[in-house]
Amino acid sequence: MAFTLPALPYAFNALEPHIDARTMEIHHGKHHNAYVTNLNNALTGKPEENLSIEEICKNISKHPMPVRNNGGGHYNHSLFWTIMAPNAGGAPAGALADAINAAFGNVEEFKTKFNTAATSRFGSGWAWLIKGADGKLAITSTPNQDNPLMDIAEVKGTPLLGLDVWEHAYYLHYQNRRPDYCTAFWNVVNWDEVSKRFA
Ligand code: MN3
Repeated sequence: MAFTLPALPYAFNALEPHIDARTMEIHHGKHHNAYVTNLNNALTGKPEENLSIEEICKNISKHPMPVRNNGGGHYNHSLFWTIMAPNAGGAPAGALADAINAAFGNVEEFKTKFNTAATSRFGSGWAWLIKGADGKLAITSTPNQDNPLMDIAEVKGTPLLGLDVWEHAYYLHYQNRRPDYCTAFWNVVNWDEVSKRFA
């Protein structure tokens, strides 16, 4: 099997009260696990099975739909777990803070624009902070399990920060209140990890 479910880097309840333990348990152990299983099933025995998940995403138009959905799901969730942490939140620092200020004015403006992308994504998808080919930061969103690495993405770039706005990410605790979940997300953002991805 080419791909494996990465271990969650903290306990299921570590992000409470912002993201509840039951949601984390199901999200990681059931949803992400299913993307990994289905991705492996779609690739087993094919020449593509030795490619990295990044390589698969970058040429996703050459792959069938199950690889796009489950490969995206695996990449996106693997990133998502690492850009959150307990006792996190706060503000970005250093070069990342400078780049956010240059692109969006200030951190509060950035958060407002990001949350608009997250709350206005109709149905299931993701909101992203990306670094474009020109080195500049941008906010975008993608449907389903697509991501900005994919050659089919409307706005392409390297994902630095992603927020899952599928209902499975928040419904147990927030029900229909996606905006509350998007606001609470900032309390668990691991800015050190986002900075590493930026650098
Ligand atoms: Mn999800």
